[in-house]
Amino acid sequence: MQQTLIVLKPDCVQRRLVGTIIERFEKKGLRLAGLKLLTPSRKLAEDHYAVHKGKPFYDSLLQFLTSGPTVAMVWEGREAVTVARTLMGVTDGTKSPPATIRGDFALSVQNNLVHGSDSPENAAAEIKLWFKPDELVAYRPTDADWVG
Ligand code: D4T
Repeated sequence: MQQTLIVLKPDCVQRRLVGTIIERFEKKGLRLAGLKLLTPSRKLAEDHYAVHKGKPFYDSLLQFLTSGPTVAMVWEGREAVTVARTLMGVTDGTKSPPATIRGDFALSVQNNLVHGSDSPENAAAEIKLWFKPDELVAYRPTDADWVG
């Protein structure tokens, strides 16, 4: 079963959209395997966004991600990485279609509410950055046969 890291960014928490956005992932049928509220350290933010080091928006992005509480989650299910990215929409809120999270709630590029891993390989690496193994919970939901 595929896993993905989802982080509700500081704008999501500050705008009180945590419940609304978790509901999107939950209703789709993905299974919650880990969840915690934390303000990311500078080191965590640097490791998480290492691929963007040197880009013009890098410093601002790190400042944003470390500016307040975030909700880090692991969701799992069939094709969880792609399913989550589809629910999120595209990076720029102005270009993200309606019925996506960013399309419905974001105008910004940087303050786009949610992070989702972009490949199963990156998901595995990112989950290790954000969670200890014993913070993840394995279980079989009672509706698993219905959801698929
Ligand atoms: P994340 O990684 O946060 O899920 O976002 P995306 O996968 O949609 O987008 P990304 O990796 O290209 O960018 C990471 C993060 O940087 C912000 N950003 C991006 C920004 O502030 N200015 C920019 O020009 C770009 C391209 C938004 C998301």
